[in-house]
Amino acid sequence: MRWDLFCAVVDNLGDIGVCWRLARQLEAEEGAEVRLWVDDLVTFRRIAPSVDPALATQRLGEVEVCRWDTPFPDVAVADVVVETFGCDLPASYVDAMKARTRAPVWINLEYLSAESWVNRYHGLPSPQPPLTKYFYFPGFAEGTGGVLMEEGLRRRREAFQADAGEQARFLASVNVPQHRSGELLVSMFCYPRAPMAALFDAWESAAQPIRVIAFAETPAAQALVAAGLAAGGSRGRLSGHVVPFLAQDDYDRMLWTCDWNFVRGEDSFVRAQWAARPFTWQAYPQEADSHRIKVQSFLARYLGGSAMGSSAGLVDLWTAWNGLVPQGRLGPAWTACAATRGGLGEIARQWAARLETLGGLAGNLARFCSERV
Ligand code: TRH
Repeated sequence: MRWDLFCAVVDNLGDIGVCWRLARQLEAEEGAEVRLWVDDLVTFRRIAPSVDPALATQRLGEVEVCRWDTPFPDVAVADVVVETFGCDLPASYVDAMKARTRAPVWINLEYLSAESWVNRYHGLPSPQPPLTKYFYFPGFAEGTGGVLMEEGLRRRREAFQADAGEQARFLASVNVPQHRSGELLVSMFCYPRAPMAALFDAWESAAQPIRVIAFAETPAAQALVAAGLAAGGSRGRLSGHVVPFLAQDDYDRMLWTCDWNFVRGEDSFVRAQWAARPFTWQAYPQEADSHRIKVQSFLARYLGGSAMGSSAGLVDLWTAWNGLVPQGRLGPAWTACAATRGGLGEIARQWAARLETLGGLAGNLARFCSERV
């Protein structure tokens, strides 16, 4: 089947991060012929260094990447059309969809949420006569589209996490000295309003040495630079490194290597879950803290059933990191979490195993579409 994926980069990297993964998985695992339309190739190149923003059309692996220009070129409509995150398709393309002899399957891929209402809306049709658009919701529960999970992900991750040599080679490849025993390696990818300075202060007198890794041209990197911790500098128990912004697959390896990951938005959020290590999520900040429900909904699913005392510490850490409770709670919350890191590691492993039972979003979506072609 021929697929057209449309990605309008709003801000940040998540939109293209999700679309690039989906395109690759549909092509590699579902036998789809994928054309990915992107309106901002410069941002795309940050996560896929081989992208050439000057080219209107190029092949990345087996995926055809096309620059979404205006006016939109006159192209043949695909069998399946995926409008991601409500990006509104080009009007001329929608006209062509309506004129197509065989109606294409029209999908609107929604943002990921753990909220309970998702199940009710997942897969619902929206009449766009003579066509029908379907709302497709990623999610963490039965009755949703699941999340992106490529074939062999757990096997590759487990092999990498079992091989200290490979991890050391990976760290060396980004100029980070080898993981020191008794030291906690932490990756940090967050939004500017995350209370980084308060957490750095707490880590300065932590129970064990902590080394933070941040990624060039991101808020956490700026915070490390400001704290004089960007190139291995240290303050008390805390030291830091700023590494280059990594290609998506290398970012995965960093998540697999670290003992704790601070992530944000949508795609890094999901990848941290697949890393099966303790993590802290900063939701995309919204007006009036309306991201509170997103954080609480996910924590309720993630911690649901876990008797561990440290759940309280984790809830405090996440809500303080998301600016939902006073940042003064960060230090004590971290201390509580660090003390029960083993248990939180078990929660992370159990969660990744549960998430796997939903099946990968790319395969689930391909099945959904093949039933409607
Ligand atoms: O960049 P984000 O904040 O994107 C967000 C989300 O999409 C959110 O849903 C949306 O509302 C908001 O934008 C507008 O975070 P996210 O989703 O984690 O995407 C980051 C991408 O960058 C992800 O694919 C991982 C990738 N990445 C790398 O490839 N290399 C790196 O070094 C790092 C740090 C990230």
